[in-house]
Amino acid sequence: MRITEVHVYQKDLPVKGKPYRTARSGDLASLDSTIVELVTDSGLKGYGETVPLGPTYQPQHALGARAAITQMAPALIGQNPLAIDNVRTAIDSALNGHNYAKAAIDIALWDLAGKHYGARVCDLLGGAVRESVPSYYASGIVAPDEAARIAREKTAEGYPRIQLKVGGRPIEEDIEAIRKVAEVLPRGVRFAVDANRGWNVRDIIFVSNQCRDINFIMEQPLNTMDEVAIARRLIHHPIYLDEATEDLGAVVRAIGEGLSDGFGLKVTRLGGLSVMRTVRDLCALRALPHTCDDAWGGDIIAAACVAIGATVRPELSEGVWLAAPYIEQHYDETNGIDIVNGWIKVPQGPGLGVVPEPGVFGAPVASWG
Ligand code: 0XW
Ligand code: MG
Repeated sequence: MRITEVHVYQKDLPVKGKPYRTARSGDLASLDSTIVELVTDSGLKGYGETVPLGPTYQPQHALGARAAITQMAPALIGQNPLAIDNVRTAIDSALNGHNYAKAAIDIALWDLAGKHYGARVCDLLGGAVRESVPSYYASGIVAPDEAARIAREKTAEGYPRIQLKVGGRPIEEDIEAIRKVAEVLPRGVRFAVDANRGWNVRDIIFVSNQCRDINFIMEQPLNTMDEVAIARRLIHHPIYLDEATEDLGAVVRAIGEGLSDGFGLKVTRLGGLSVMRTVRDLCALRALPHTCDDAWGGDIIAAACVAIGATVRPELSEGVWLAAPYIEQHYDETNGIDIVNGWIKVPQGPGLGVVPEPGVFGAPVASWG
């Protein structure tokens, strides 16, 4: 089988309800999705997607994703899509870095492999260990009482984990929000406080002392791993790394140096499902819990996160976050990925298990082959 065509699409994903906000992204009313379609000489089509959380959240942006794919696309024509690592070598020879763009190609390759072999991507990645995966709900940065209302509502719906966004405001307000959310969480619901790098060492020592009686993990509280290495000896709460794990090497450093008690992982930041599988196995080696998420995305990204999330041992799974609650429209109206009572059914179809409706992305913004 050979790749004969590459098509790139752009799709705006307006945020349902109020803008989504994190400490480093600002308020986002719409996200800009890049979709990759790989067509083969056997007539199969594989899809991948990448959706940076705006241009400031991480060193990624939508225009950069499409420019990066433009740089790599000619190297894809003629490749055997089943030889996923060889294709990765070919695109690495065409462009250095840009994991978040290469991830869209990697996801499309796994989708093609599943369709070719008649297997689900989760089963190609080692096998689903269960047919439903837990999700978790992330509040944006909202007032303490609103955060508590959301936590009460979402745990009542069945979400087994709540992530409270903090940072970018007086630390006292963050502490008030942590306390008010903790007061309403039912026993057994896991609690993550995610500053998205918005705190400093003084802040997390203060928060950890003031909230010593509350069980939660601090997710990416500080900007760098070096700051985490200093602070983690001075606080009482576990730390999960997220944004600082820019690539596989950073994950290896974090695990090797004992800098993290778990991870918030994003498929596209790491470079796709191939790398996520390796990270999953490294985490299992050290019994480090982690999520299988992405920054944002429609059904294609959602299916990719669920595919790898389904293969994570339950005792290490911190859930699969999806942007689906914030997105009006599915790409695949029949098999689009939804969260029901806080859990997500693993798709049954071959490949990613979702097939975009014809024309749902409009005309390609670029094509090769
Ligand atoms: C909650 N997420 C997985 C989605 C948003 O992109 C932020 C991210 C996180 O945990 O940082
Ligand atoms: Mg996070």
